Amino acid sequence: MQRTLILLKPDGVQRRLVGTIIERLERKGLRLAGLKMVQATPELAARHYAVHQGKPFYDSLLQFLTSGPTVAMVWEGREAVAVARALMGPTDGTKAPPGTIRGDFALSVQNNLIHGSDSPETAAAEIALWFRPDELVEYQPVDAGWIG
Ligand code: DAT
Ligand code: MG
Repeated sequence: MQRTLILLKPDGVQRRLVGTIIERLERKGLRLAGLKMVQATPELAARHYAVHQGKPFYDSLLQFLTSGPTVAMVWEGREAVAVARALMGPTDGTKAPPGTIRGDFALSVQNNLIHGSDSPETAAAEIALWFRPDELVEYQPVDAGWIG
């Protein structure tokens, strides 16, 4: 079953949208495999966003991700990476369509509430960055036959 890393970034926590966003992921049929609250260090933020190093928004992005607590989660399910990205909507809140998380709750490009891995390979690396293996829980979902 595919897994993806989801971060509810500091704006999501500060704006008390954690429950609302988790509800959307759960309602879709994705299931939680891990969850914790983290104050990201500059080192963790830099490793997480290493791909954006050198871009004009990089320093501001690191400052944002370290500016308060983040809720880090691993979600799993069929095509979890693409499904979570579709629920999130595109990066810029002004372009994200209504019905998506960013479309419904974000106006900013940077402060767009949620991170989701962009490929299964990225997901594996990002999950290893944010979670120890023993922080992820394997269990048999009782509704698997209905949700797939
Ligand atoms: P996404 O989070 O949709 O995967 P991304 O990986 O391209 O987007 O960029 C990572 C984060 O960096 C994004 O969530 C917000 C910020 N960002 C991206 N492009 C930006 C820009 N042009 N100006 C300011 N922040 C930007
Ligand atoms: Mg990205």
